[in-house]
Amino acid sequence: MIKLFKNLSLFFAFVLASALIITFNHCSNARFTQVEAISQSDIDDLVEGISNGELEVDEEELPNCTVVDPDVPLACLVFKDSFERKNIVDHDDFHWETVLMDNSDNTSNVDVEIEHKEFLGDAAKGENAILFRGREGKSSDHEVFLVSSPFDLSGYSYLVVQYKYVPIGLEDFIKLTASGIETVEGPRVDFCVGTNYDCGLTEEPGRHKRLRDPDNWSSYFPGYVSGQDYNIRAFPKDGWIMHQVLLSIGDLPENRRSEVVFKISVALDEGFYGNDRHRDMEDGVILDDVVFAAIKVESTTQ
Ligand SMILES: [Ca+2]
Ligand SMILES: [Ca+2]
Ligand SMILES: [Ca+2]
Ligand SMILES: [Ca+2]
Repeated sequence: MIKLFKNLSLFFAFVLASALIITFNHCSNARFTQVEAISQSDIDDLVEGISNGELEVDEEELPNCTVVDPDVPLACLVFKDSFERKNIVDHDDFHWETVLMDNSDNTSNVDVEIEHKEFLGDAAKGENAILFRGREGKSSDHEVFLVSSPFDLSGYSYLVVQYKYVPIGLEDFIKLTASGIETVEGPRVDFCVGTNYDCGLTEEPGRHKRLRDPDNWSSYFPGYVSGQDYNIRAFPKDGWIMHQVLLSIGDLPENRRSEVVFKISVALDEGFYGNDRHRDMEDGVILDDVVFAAIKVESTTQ
């Protein structure tokens, strides 16, 4: 457990502050057991600690959720992705179901690609990251969705989605061409809270509307970061920002707990100047080091 979070001193400060009683079973497979007592205020503090970015989930130290004993209370890794390959959706890989434009097109010209650090600037991890881009000009203000596969996480208490991103010249709000919806330019995490049909996870006509329906997707934006005006190939190593979402499984409707689907959505109105990938960018998001983890907490207080 100690190694599951990178910022150890902050972690202990947080644990003491929240009076959370945790016992560790520090065996070689990095399982741990917890919790003797947890109250709603402890949970609130936990949520706050993660939302403040004080606890970074260290995916290298987490056991995989598919190989640990489900009866042992634990934190485990559902998947991690550092995009060290050519295609985002690799069909030998079960993590991502698809990549879609907000018109629901996934066949060509999808505006996100894996790029090498020589093109992007330093990746958060490894040699590659993904670059989301918009397109120059009117009538092309859109979103791109990286949609996860479904995961059965009904036995867990909390889910954590964590990623790192570099904002490139993002503005406060943009108006999406297809839907007319006003949204914050940049990345966010959306969890499906409807049926597969309602969330646009199936391919019936009108899918693009359901993919963007706020009644069927719960959205979690990173805190707004103003004044950051990095550009592609020209950002500092500490320009990478961590965004974490910690979600109580109880916040998902029952039908979704055994079929958890989230998407990383990025809204952008512009992209490369002149739509020329060798020039600078008006707007973009570089993203890397995705971690999807689950936490199981046993409560003795009712
Ligand atoms: Ca990477
Ligand atoms: Ca545009
Ligand atoms: Ca801009
Ligand atoms: Ca913009």
